Parts: sequence; structure tokens; C-alpha cells
Amino acid sequence: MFTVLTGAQFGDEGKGKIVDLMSKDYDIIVRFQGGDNAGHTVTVGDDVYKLHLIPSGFLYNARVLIGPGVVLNPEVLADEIDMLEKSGCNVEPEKLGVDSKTSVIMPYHIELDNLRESALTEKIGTTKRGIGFAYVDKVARNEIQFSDLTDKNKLIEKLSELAPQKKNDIEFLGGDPSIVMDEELIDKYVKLGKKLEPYMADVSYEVNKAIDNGKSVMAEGAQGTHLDVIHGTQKYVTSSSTIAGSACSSIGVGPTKVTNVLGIVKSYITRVGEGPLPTELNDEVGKHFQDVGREFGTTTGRPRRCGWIDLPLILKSINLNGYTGIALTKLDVLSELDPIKICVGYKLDGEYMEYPPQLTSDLSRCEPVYEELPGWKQDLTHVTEFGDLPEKAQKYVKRLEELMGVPVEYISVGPGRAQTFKNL
Ligand code: 2SA
Ligand code: GDP
Ligand code: MG
Repeated sequence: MFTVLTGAQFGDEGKGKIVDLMSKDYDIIVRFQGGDNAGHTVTVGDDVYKLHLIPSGFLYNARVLIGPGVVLNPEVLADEIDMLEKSGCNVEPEKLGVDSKTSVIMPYHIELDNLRESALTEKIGTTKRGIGFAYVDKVARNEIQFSDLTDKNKLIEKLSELAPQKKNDIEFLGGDPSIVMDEELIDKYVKLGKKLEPYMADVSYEVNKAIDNGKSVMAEGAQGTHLDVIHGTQKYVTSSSTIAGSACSSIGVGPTKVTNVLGIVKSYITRVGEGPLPTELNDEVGKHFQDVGREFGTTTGRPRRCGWIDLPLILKSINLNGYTGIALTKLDVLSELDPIKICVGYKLDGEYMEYPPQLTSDLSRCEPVYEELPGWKQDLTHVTEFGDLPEKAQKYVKRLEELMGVPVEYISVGPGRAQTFKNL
């Protein structure tokens, strides 16, 4: 079995929580894109793990893999391994594998991300983790690969060739070119390479072999569909392809092997960073989502912008990902609100549309059109099955399911493991 799981909105839908929960039934969980811009939260009792690189399925017995389509900050990975080991988790090489061909995020990528973001008049609102510049170098064939870190001479050779151009770029943006390369930096990265060398893996080989041998593999998406570099709200997107098809190309598995695609949908919508968000609320309801939903960036701590659930964007996500099922998260956060709104369409230039316009500039001019449902005003955080939800909450879920045309397979009513049930 090969399951692909992606966020259906702008990220932070609760992917980490759902992956953790599902991973007990999987043999391998693999990250396929993005880098440590991701922040996936796993809550087990009083323990909260905020993961940036290691897949959220590490707590059960699954092997966790980082695929070659990820951009890897080795320092962040080493710290994450240390953090998990300190919390008593096993992160031996039998548990974690990192593809040898993964592109490395170097300090100059982070510096360029910072400098460029500061220089922009219309900012993107990046996480400043160097993600975009690391992907630029991959595509431009200027990457340092994970395997290069284990060979000092190769690293020096590659960096020496890249250094003049990187220094130039940094100087042009008013930064300090001396951070590009010196002996200290090389020693640091070689040390990191040696520390992480035991984790080196051939991810596409492992994943294909596992699937062919009847094992279960899950690809864990990071960020969300509308942050996709090709199909998202450019330029306000991340630099990787976040949609389900990208799992195949980035890991190196044929699309014929995909069994199912699970979309994670939050019961409202959030966005961190710039870019259009048609249902954004700057009122008490928006504040309710932010306070009750604790909507702050898992990586940067930035407040997330919040609004009512946006169906046109979800319909587009269903097309882009081919979802076979949905996990609906944070239903508990809607309690206390009455009425509850679903954005079912937009008005743009006097026309009504049920599907988002193609261009970002048009999406930013869309006015949401809402359908209202009665609120339930009851705490949901202890509900453990669909039938025990208040009738109005059941109606809300059923209405969403009807509008989406895809079954809601899981419902989440809190960050904890027990606060999720299958919607049979
Ligand atoms: P980048 O850093 O180049 O990928 O930024 C480009 C855009 O992508 C957005 N982005 C994200 N959006 C939601 N969640 C993300 N992860 C963190 C979280 C974000 C945080 O879990 O909360 O802590 O701020 C994530 N990563 C990237 C980003 O905001 C830009 O709009
Ligand atoms: P991800 O990037 O999609 O993994 O999501 P994040 O971890 O960045 O943000 C989701 C946040 O919501 C985390 O703090 C989770 O612990 C929390 N969360 C997940 N599901 C639920 C839920 O059903 N209800 C509530 N109240 N919180 C949830
Ligand atoms: Mg997140």
C-alpha cells in the first residue's frame, strides 16, 4: 500500500497529528519535499514534538525517511535527532534514513533568503530557512548533496567553484560575503556529514522494494496545496511542489503504485506569510480561530491569518491531488461560534464563481459568498465517535462532505491522539 497525504489548504492543517496517528499501520513514512520550513506538531499526552525534518511517524515502529526532493539543513537535522534522543526516542540508523542525494541548505542560502526578503517591497513572508535558494541551486545544478558532506576534498572543490558567484549574490543584496566559505565552515559541515553519514539511504530503492513486498508506505506532505510552486498562489508560495503527484516524482515511485490520497482539511483556514486569503477575518471570529486554535507558526512563531473554510480552494485541491479521502481537523475550534459559515463561492467583477480564478491577482480580489449553518455551542474535545457529535456538528460535516464530493474519513477534535475518530 502506498498512501500520499497532503495539506489541502495553506499548510498547518494538522498533518503531523494525523500522520502520527496513522503511522501505527505503516512500515515506512517518508517526507518528499520542503525542508525545515515545515513545522509538524505531534502531541502525545503531555509531550509535544515540533518536527521540522523528521517525519511525524517516528513514534511508532515505522521507519522514517527523508527523500531526495527535500532540502536538508544538516544542523537542524542533527539537533532534531538530539532532541528526540533526549526525549527517550530511538533515532538509530535503522529508524531514520536520509537520501544521499538530498540537497543541502548552506548558510549562504539562508543569508540570501533573509537579504532578498528584506529587499522586497512586496514580501513573500518566507520562513527565512533558505528553502527557495537551496531549490534554485538544485535546479541550476549548483547543489551540494548530502553525500558531499562526508568527503572534505569534494566539499572544498564544490564550494570553491560556487563561492565567487555566491559572494557576488550576497554582496549585491548588501550582505557580508565572508559567510560563504572559510575553514571553520568546511570543518563544521564535514563534522555534520560524518555525524549523519550512518543515516545515508537510497530512498527510492527502499520505498519501491517495500511496496513491492506488500509493506505499507506513507508519503507525508509539508506546507499545503495552495503553496505549490507550480499550481499555488504564485508568487506567495513555497519553492517545492506540495501536491500528491510530487510524492511520486520526488521520491521516485511510479504513479501506478499509489493506493490512496488523503487530504488534510482544517475546519477553517489559515495562512502564514503573504498572499491572498479571500475569507480572511480581522474581527472577533478571526481572533477566536487564532486564540482557540492556537494559530501561531510552528517554526517561526508568527501569528497565522485566519478565516472561514474556503470551499472553492478545497475543490481545486481535490483536483490537484485526486483525494480519495479527507481528514477534517480542528472541528472543536468551531464550537462556541454561531452561525458557522462555509465559503461556497466568490464574487469577482459581478460574476459568481464556485472555483478559484486562475491568477493570484484575481483571487486577491474575490469576495467570499457564504452559506450559514447553525452552531452547536458544545465542547467536542471528548467526543470519540461520529454519532456522539451534536447533531448540528454532524450536519456541518455532512454538508461539507456533500459539497466536497469526497468522503470525510477522519475527524479530529483536539491535538491529542485520542481526539480523533474514523467517520464510518
Ligand atoms: P518558504 O520559507 O520559502 O517556504 O516560504 C514561502 C511561503 O511558504 C509558507 N510556508 C508555510 N506555511 C505554513 N506553514 C509552514 N510551516 C510553519 C508552520 C510556518 C511557520 O508549521 O507553522 O512557522 O511560520 C510553512 N512553511 C513555509 C511561508 O509562510 C511563505 O508564505
Ligand atoms: P501541520 O503543519 O499540518 O502538521 O500542522 P501544525 O502542527 O503546524 O499546526 C496544527 C496545530 O493544531 C498543532 O498545534 C496541532 O497540535 C493542533 N491540532 C491538530 N489537530 C487539532 C484538532 O483537531 N484540534 C485542535 N484544537 N488542535 C489540533
Ligand atoms: Mg505546520
